[in-house]
Amino acid sequence: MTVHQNLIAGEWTGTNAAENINPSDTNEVVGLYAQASAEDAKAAIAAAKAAFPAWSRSGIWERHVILKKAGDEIMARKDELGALLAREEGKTLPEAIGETIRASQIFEFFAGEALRLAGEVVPSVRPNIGVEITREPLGVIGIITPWNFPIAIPAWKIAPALCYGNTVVFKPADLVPACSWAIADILHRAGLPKGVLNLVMGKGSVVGQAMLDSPDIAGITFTGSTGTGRRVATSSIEHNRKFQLEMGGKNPMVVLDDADLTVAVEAAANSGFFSTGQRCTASSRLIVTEGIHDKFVAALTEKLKTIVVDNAMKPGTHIGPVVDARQLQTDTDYIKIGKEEGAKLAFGGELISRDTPGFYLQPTLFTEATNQMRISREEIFGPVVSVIRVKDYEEALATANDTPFGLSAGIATTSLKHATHFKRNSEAGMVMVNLPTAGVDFHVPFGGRKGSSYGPREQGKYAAEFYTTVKTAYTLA
Ligand code: UN1
Repeated sequence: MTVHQNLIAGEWTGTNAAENINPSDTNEVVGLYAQASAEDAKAAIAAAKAAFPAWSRSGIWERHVILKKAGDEIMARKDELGALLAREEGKTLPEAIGETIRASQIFEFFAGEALRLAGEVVPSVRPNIGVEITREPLGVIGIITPWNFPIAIPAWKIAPALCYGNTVVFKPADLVPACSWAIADILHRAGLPKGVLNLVMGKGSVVGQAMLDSPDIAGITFTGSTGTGRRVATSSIEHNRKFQLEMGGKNPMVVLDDADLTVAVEAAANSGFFSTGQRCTASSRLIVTEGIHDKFVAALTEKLKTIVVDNAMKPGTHIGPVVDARQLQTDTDYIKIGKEEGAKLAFGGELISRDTPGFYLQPTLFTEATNQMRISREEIFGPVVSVIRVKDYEEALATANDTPFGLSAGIATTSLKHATHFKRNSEAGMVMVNLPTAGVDFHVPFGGRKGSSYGPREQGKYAAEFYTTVKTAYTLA
């Protein structure tokens, strides 16, 4: 097997490789991917630093053309890249193709944004003086991405970084290097100058740490666990470096007595269990009012019976495997904790075997959970959901907001009054009415509050807040 190498200063390099294993079939090696050393990471940072002056002054048409070419190629190869994604991460092929399309759309969006860079010209409060307000790129951006969206999250960090004139050192999650390698290859062939995007695959403890320790990285954008996010924050403060963190959630979905039952069940099943529940936007707390509780639990349980868990590549699979043995252990540990805490296991909870060896777990539903249980407070990141019974809307809202996180929140209701009140009073960055809490658009801001996120929003035109710094220039006329 050929080794997919790191891209440093425009050269493919590295022979020390690790296997990328398919979680739907652990006998299958998806590919071999180079493991960067701390020295490689330093070389990548130096290359990005050297490339910055020229790229930061590059023409907006050049940036547009490169980003557009990348978007076009990803779209043209959506089936092939989607299959690669499904094989390395384990989400189903249709979900993986959908994510690949999203990555293409993100590149297309920022190709357009490159042509719309603008500033403001305002009068000074002093006579005969003009003031210009412009946005300038930050410098070298460190990008650290998680394993659960192997192509969309790299796209939504790389595309704006390049669009606004930054250079990049990119470290994808070591579990899923294949889609990231494909993005680097596509951008390299699209004509990105040497050193503007550097790919350094490997361990967080080695590559990520070298990035955190570098005084030459002007900003780090990170999506992943709370623990690593804190380390990014602490090191960034030491270096006076800008940082942006997206660290997950314990997203509530409120279901009120007046909800359309079909809408509520579809939204809960989708955002709780699809993508194997491995989304920071997953609804893992279903907060249900008394009048509809039993009907809702019965209908959701019926729905779960019809969900097919199997190899991500197999037609008809609704949920693929858990990503690896470690995450599976976390999921089963939490299932045990839920039982010990006194929640009732209403569905699932068991490992399952399929034709191919993989990390298959039944979708798991707990009922009679309280909001104080660990299964309701801690992010599990698997297909494990708790139902919490509440008296009325007021208690539902208070319960929804009683969490250390604040990424996404949903409500299923036919009441305009409650929908409006919830949109206004939910302490989350994103609110969904009669929709799943997961599955967001690519052209509007993404991000949360409290323990979920730190720093400016990602995506859409709001991405400029992180990837640029503002300059105010005064001129005597
Ligand atoms: C989505 O729900 O469409 O890591 C996106 C995550 C998020 C992305 C969710 N940053 O799950």
